[in-house]
Amino acid sequence: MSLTRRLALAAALALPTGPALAQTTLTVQHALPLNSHYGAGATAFKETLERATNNRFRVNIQRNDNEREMIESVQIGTLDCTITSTGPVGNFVAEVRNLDVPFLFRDTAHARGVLDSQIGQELLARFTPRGLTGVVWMENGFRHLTNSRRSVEAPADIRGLKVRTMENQVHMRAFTTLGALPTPMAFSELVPALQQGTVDGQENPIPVIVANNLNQVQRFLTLTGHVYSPAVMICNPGVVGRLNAADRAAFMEAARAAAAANRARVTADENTGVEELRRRGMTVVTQVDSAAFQQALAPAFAEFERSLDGALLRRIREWRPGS
Ligand code: EAX
Repeated sequence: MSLTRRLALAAALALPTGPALAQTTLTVQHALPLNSHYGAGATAFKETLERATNNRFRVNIQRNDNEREMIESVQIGTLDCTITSTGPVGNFVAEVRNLDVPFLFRDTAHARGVLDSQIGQELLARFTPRGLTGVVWMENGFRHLTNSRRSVEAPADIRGLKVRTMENQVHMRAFTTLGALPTPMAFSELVPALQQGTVDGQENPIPVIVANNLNQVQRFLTLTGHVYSPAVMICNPGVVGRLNAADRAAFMEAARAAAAANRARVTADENTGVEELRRRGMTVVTQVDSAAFQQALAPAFAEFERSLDGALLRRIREWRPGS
């Protein structure tokens, strides 16, 4: 149909004339229930982007509890975006492994500050050469140990425990150093492995333990806080590359809203989750000698200084607000 006839028709129907009609649906996958800190982030992303673009962009949220597979799908372009922990990310973007070093971050404010700083931006830029777009840092939380065998109160209590870890070499090295037997597996395999006794324990943030009812397959919780678990929104470069300036601004506004909603939910879950897990029958050890765990990990720390980026680790440790 000619432009003139289209203009006449559009005027008659009061419809916009350009390609603005086109609606784009983006699929965002993550590993947790919708009622979770990832679900809160994904929902904020959806609501903000749809509102900011008058529904020219729609967001479809799906659950897929295999984070490595989601990242691969984003890389090959069969999935638009994923919200994932950094668990398997180091296998795609090696520099991110530096964030997975145990006891690297003093507390949540330190972690969020570093990820929102120049350091965080530099690390997001390392996704691009790997055919991925690192959009925004989000949060999983500080990880704690659970198991079904015994109450863990000191590093020696971990010896001999079969512990599921994420597909993460840094975490596996740390647990081996503590004398545990780490078994890497995707989140999708965790509950059956705990039920069948393939592994005795696992480690995750309180929000994940609560959202997935891991109290049903684990008896003991120790608040080790042994490592901060960042999360990140990763998208296919084509998805972001196709956006015009206005849509890219809306997209980034939505990504920031996702990170804010996600972090707020982690804080809320961490404030109520331990009591909730106690109420559900778990035996909880809250007083943990963190220095003893750090001392026991000294050989691993020495190796990380050599095998990872020692200068970056120092920069992260020395980071202060305003620095
Ligand atoms: O990102 O695999 C894990 O233990 C992660 O913490 C979980 O998938 C959420």
